Amino acid sequence: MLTKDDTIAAIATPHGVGGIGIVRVSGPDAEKICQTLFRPTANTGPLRNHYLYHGDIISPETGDMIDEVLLTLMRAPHSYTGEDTLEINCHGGHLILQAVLNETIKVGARPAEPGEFTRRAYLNNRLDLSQAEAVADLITAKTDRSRALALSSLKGKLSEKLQSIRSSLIEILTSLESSIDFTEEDISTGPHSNLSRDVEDVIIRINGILSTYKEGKLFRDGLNVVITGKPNVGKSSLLNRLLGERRAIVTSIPGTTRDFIEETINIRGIPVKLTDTAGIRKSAEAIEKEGIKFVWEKVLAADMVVILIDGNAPLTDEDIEVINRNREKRMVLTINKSDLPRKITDTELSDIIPGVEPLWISAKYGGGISELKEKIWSLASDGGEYMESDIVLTNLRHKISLEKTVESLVAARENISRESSPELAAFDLRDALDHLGDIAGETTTEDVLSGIFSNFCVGK
Ligand SMILES: Nc1nc2c(ncn2[C@@H]2O[C@H](COP(=O)(O)OP(=O)(O)OP(=O)(O)O)[C@@H](O)[C@H]2O)c(=O)[nH]1
Ligand SMILES: [Mg+2]
Repeated sequence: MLTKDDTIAAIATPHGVGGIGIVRVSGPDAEKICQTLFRPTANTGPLRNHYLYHGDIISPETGDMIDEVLLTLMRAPHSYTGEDTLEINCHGGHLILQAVLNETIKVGARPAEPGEFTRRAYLNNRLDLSQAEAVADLITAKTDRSRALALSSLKGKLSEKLQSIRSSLIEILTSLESSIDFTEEDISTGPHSNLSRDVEDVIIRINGILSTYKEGKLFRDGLNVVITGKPNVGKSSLLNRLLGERRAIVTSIPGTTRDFIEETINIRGIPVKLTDTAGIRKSAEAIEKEGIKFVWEKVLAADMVVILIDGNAPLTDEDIEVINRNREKRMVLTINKSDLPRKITDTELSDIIPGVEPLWISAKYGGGISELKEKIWSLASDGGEYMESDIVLTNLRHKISLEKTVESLVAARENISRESSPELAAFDLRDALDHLGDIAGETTTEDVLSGIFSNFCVGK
């Protein structure tokens, strides 16, 4: 197990070349490491907290200058980790950063594990666990909307709401516990007769948060959309059009695409991963056949399929096979090449697939593309009916903990209304509090913590 008695160091900026790069040091020896390595340009005496100093990093071993830097010392507890922290702004080359990092390690720091700075922030109560998780979500956010949601969690919006639920539960538990010494008559006539309703109120509040998960997951993890259809209908053209660049090869020869091609676009804040696939046909040769196997795998894993049909040619068995194999999927039935004379009618399509309204587009010239995006968005968001609430649950771990909280509360409510012994309901309520506490990391086990922080990058 990692302790926080030692001092950790890491390069906090991405690998590669940049204007600056930052080496971060945190722990009890940070100030001593600073005194050993840093020579300020102006001889200023002891460094002030949170001031930026210009100077050089000098190797104490050889006396060589390693880099000219700007350095900040942030003394505990006013730093990200809550410990003494050094941030050394170096010139942004990997060798320079590595050399500065090596010096910090030679004089007593040890290389940080992934996420260890944030883990320390959590251990020092600078962040609760859900906020620490929001840090990772913020860094990896794929669209502005997911970034905003992560930031709101990081700023403690979710934690505040959970904290208020927790207070309500503690109040209920206290009333219940105070009733344990009373007789049953006292309970049914006294102030505790409302307890069942109070528990119900909390259940409703939690269910309100739970109902945002679908939206949260959509914005955080995005949507997986597969474009499928027989050869030559314009799947690759559509991918290129949606992407706004020539990513996939387009030719008039059927069977052009063999491998699948994946790219992500942003549709109203939802990161949508598009997959262009090989055209489905029976007479495919060996390489193409392999590609077609992928299609069915991709379709199986897709959240939604865009079925593409050539509107300038009569429907074929291949089109119908593609439709048939996707009947259970959320689908957008799309007819391409609307710029050419139509050889398919809408009624013909509605005979094959009743109730699904086909959308005519031209992948080549851009007709109907914004309607297609709108349709994908509307299907993904159940008609766009999501509330614009500021708290949106994005994390599966949080969702599971809240569901367990509700389970325990339902049991508590039943025990209260059955007027069984109050100890039973108190037991359920304590269970509920434990599950709720899991989200903020109050009752979280070491395994879960390690799992969470190991997904972070080193230096964060
Ligand atoms: N007129 C017209 N031609 C199009 C349109 N979309 C695609 N095409 C043409 O149709 C042909 C096939 O396009 P692709 O995008 O390669 O079709 P595909 O479905 O990816 O084909 P495979 O990879 O072979 O399965 C090309 O000649 C495109 O220029 C369109 O909207 N209108
Ligand atoms: Mg193609």
